[in-house]
Formats: sequence, structure tokens, C-alpha cells
Amino acid sequence: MLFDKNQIHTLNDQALPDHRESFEYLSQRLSRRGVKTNELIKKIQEFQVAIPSWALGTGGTRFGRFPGGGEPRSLEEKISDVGTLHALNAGSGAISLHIPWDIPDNVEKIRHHAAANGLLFDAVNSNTFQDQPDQEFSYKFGSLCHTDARVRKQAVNHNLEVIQYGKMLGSKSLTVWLADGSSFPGQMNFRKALQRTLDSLREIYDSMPSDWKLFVEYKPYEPYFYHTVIQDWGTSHWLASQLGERAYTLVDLGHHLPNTNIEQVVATLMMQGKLGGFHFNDSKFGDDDLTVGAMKPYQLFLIFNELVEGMEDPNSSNPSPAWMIDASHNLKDPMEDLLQSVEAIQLAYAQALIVDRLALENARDNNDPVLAQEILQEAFRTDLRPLIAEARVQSGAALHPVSVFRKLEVRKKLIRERGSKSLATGL
Ligand code: LRH
Ligand code: MN
Repeated sequence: MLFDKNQIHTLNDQALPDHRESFEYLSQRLSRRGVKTNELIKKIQEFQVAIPSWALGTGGTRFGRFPGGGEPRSLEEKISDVGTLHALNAGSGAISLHIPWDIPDNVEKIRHHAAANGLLFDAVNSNTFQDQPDQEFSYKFGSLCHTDARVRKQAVNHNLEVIQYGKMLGSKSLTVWLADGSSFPGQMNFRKALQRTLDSLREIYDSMPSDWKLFVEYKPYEPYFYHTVIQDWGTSHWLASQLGERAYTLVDLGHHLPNTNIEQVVATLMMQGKLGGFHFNDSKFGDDDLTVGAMKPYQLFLIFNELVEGMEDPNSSNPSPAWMIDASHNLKDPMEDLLQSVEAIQLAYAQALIVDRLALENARDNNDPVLAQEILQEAFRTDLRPLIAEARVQSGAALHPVSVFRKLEVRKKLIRERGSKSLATGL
């Protein structure tokens, strides 16, 4: 273990007096607003975010990769790193694997190691956007949409293999993101490609265990730059509706064209019971996969505002969505970046939970946009960081995870153990 719990508690003790003061002040303000602080803390503690196995190293871009050292060299070490994050923030209690980057060599050992780190296995991800060394057919011109039935069969079989690994590890869902598309007008028949994709997905869906979910992830562009078969929420929703009740749409925040109203997409999918889960990240231009809340924290709050409204709606048929991060690091320490991302997600969720929904609905019914904004921003501008910190402390984790990560020299110890040149598989 890189550190023991007592070291966290010792560092917490130094920061506790200041924390107690700001938390006391916040609790009084919240209770004056009729907010039950303990219920809020309980909801935050129950809210676990899955960490992507492919985001524990420095991904880089086509222009360069600048590894920071101490990157995990195996699935075991990736699970250890997520365990370290979970020990620091008590909010990262699951890992999402990507196959073949994370094929478990010894399933029992991996299950045991994850359990020892307090981790569950969230959705497993298939990969038919890269060719593997021993692969018979290339995915250069697509996978589930390919014109050649042998390529589609190969891609379907890969997804069935991913489900088998997931079953062995205790996962209950499969995320399918397809790079499939074209880069030139005329290159592909849109309708035939979509129909072939549906037929291939149906083979996968029909082979899934009866208690599994299928998440269909959409993306407007990249790696192809003219069309993507599953380009937007509407296409993903249509596919999920065609497939059946255990197929859902997965919303990756970075997979939207500029200025898309993502909170409206979320509200619409929830209303139809088809919102399966999230890949949280942030972006300024494209699929930048940056730290959650780094660019657009207000948009993240507005998304959680719709989520809370949907989750509190007794008539909603939407299951509890899968909360996952999908990020790629170039400049920040991957683990510090992920700690910041989990904090940003918990903050947005907590802010959405303190929105005065009754007053907001009244303002909306009276067509009073001024009052509606006042009510929303009252919640957004309430600094709930002491409450998130209190939730961590009560769970035995760190008051300030990033500062503890640094004070305990976790990265230095990882570099000492794994070397300065170790590279993680993934993006
Ligand atoms: C595609 C994507 C998808 C993953 C990959 C790592 O951009 O968001 O979710 O498979 O990133
Ligand atoms: Mn994603």
C-alpha cells in the first residue's frame, strides 16, 4: 500500500479546524433553506463514479505524448491506482475496463484484487476501432457496419468475447462505441451502413445475459471526418429502441457539436427511459476529454439539474444511470486529474440536489425567467465543497484528496516502484 489510512487521518486533523468552521456555516445556511444536510451527505456517499481503466496513464495526442512516470503497467496496477483514488475520495468505487487493453490473465486474482480495493466492475467496453496484431480482417472501413459480412461477424464475436470477460468479473453492462463512418462524401451508403449496424447490434443484444444492459455511445466525428454511423443521440436512441428494453443511450459529454444543449438531450432521453449512462469529461472544442468541470461547470450543473428532476420523478421509468468518467490526460497527473473530476461531478450533483424544485416549477408555470434563473443560480453559486469534504471524512477518506496525494508523494512512490518510463495501455 502506498500509504495507510492513518496518514490520511493525520493530514485531515491538520485541516479539520478550518473545515469544521466552513462546514458549520454551510450547514446552518442549508438548514435555514430546509435542506437536510445529513441526507445530502448520504446521497453523495452513495454516488460512486466509475474510473476508466484507460485514463490512468498519459494518453497524448497524435502530435505527442508526455508520460509523467509511474504509469500502471498491468491491469493489477490499474486496479491499484483506482483503489488509491477510492481511498482518497471514497467516491471512485468502480472501474470500467476496455478489452483488449485490459484482458484479465487470472480472473480470480483480478476479482480478489478489485474487492480488496473496494472496487466493483462497471460497464466493459469493446474495441472494434483498432486492429489487433492477430486479427484476420481490418476495421479500416468499419466494423459492425462493414460491407463484408466476415468483418461484421468478427466484430460481433469480439463483443461476445468482451461480454464473457465482463461476466467473469461481475460486470452487468456492455458499452459499444463505434468509430464506424466515412471521411469522404459518397464513400458510404448511410442507410445500408446503419441497417447493417442495427443487425449486428441485435446479434450482440440477443446474446447478452438477461440481466445485462447494452449502452450505445454516439459521437459526431473522429476518427472519421465526413460521417459517423452513430453520430448523435437520436440515432443511438433509435437503435436502442429497435433493440429492446435493455438497450440504452450513453451520453459522452465530449461527443456533441459546439453549443449543443446537452441537458435537453439528457431530459429527453430520461423522459423516454432510455438514458443508460454517462462518460463525464469536459471540452472547449472537440472530444478533448479534459477534466470534468474544467471548462463548463455550469453546463455540468444544468445536466445534473435535469438528472435529479428525472430521478426524483416517481413516474420515470429510467433506471439509475451508470456514472463513468472518460478522460485522456496530456498535461496533468492522471490521478490528480481524476480526483478533480470526481469532485466536480459530486459538486454538480449536490448543487442540483439543493435546487428549490417547487419554487422553480412555480416560476416556470408563471413564465418568470428572472426568478427561475435566481433559483437555479442560488444553488449553483452555493459553495458545497465543505459538504463534499465532510462526506469524504465521514467515509474515512481525505478532506483534500489532491493535497494529500501530493503530501504523501504518491506519484514519486509510483515512479520509484514502476520507473519513470512505464506506459499504461489505453488512450
Ligand atoms: C470514443 C470514446 C469511447 C471509448 C474511447 C476510449 O471517443 O469516448 O467511449 O471507447 O473514447
Ligand atoms: Mn466515451
